[in-house]
Amino acid sequence: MNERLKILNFIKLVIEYKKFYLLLRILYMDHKLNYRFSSLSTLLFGFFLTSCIENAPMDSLDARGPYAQKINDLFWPILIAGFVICAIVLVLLILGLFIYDDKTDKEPINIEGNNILEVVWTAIPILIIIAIAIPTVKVTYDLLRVPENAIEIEVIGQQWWFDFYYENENFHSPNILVIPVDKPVILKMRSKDVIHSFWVPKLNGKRYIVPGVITNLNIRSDEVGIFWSQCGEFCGLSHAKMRARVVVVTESEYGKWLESQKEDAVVFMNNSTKEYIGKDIFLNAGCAQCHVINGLVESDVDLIGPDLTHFSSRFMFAGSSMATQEDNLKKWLSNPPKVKPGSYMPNLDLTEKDIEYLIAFLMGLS
Ligand code: HEC
Ligand SMILES: [Cu+2]
Repeated sequence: MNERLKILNFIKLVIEYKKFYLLLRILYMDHKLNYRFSSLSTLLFGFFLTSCIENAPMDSLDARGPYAQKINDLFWPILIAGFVICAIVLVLLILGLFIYDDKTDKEPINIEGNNILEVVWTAIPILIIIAIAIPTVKVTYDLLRVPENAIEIEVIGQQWWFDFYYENENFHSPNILVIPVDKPVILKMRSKDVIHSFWVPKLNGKRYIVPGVITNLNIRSDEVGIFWSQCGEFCGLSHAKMRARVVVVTESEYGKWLESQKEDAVVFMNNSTKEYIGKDIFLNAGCAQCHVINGLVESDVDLIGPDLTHFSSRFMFAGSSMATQEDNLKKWLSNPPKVKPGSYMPNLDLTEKDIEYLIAFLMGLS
């Protein structure tokens, strides 16, 4: 089909069909299928797609902690009640259409000004809304109440990665939030630039991170494991690559992890190793303007890039968009904005050799 014909066809379609069929026709235009078939196949395709969501890491209906569970316990009854009400209304509507169509010639009874009916159909929706509002308000407050002895961790949202700051121990863990199992955790969230939203679907609903304000979010997990998180508010070019992982570990592992993260970085002293050369490049290529490595390069001000002190101890980097592996690091260091559009880490025009040494150095920062 040539372009002109396509455009003519399109205009014809706009005039002929309602929005829904139009969309389907455009989708299937080149296949000369009739729209009944296309709507059916679209429906079937939709059903097939829904089968893909098993074990989805972002499935908010698969609660793994008390907060997410509370939301689900509210969601399902309301959804089911909604379906029931919708079904009743539809059945009445369809019955009405068939009983009083022009073939049967039946006249409906005139109910205009019937006080009882009008009171009833005003009262029922009000009662339904009150029935939904009471548990909703209760759950909203439950989700916000800060439990006693909650572990406090700061979440700093910025374009386009999350930083987690463990205030008591005074260290940063970019991209990876580690928490102990079965313990309440309260996240104190702030933004360095625009509005973001922190969301771990299996542990709680999402909450805004707003510049100039500190918002709280409770999370708690019933089981050890790794949970996915994603910025829930469009925040610019690499919003989709602004992710995080929540790693839930046993209490003893958590204690060990805190200890290991508090330590300074390994500072390679043997000047014949690749790591040592990499360290030299790091110190001379301007990396330290934006990155802190405790024990090597520190800063009094809050730098723009992630803390790299224990870089290779974290299994994801660059907003948890990539696994911490040499090939990914090579892509990253060659041209960060190519990997993450808009990234505030510029292309530093490093040579292949520089990158090789830098990778050795970075992978040594365990
Ligand atoms: C102008 C500031 C700036 C400079 C200079 C800079 N970086 Fe970055 N770097 C960043 C920012 C910002 C990020 C986070 C990007 C993101 O995830 O969107 C980052 C991320 C990284 C990461 C991934 C860290 C993680 O945990 O996600 C590594 C590794 C890294 N930089 C290494 C380097 C090296 C090596 C150099 C020097 C050759 C360097 N950076 C120079 C700003 C900078
Ligand atoms: Cu964001």
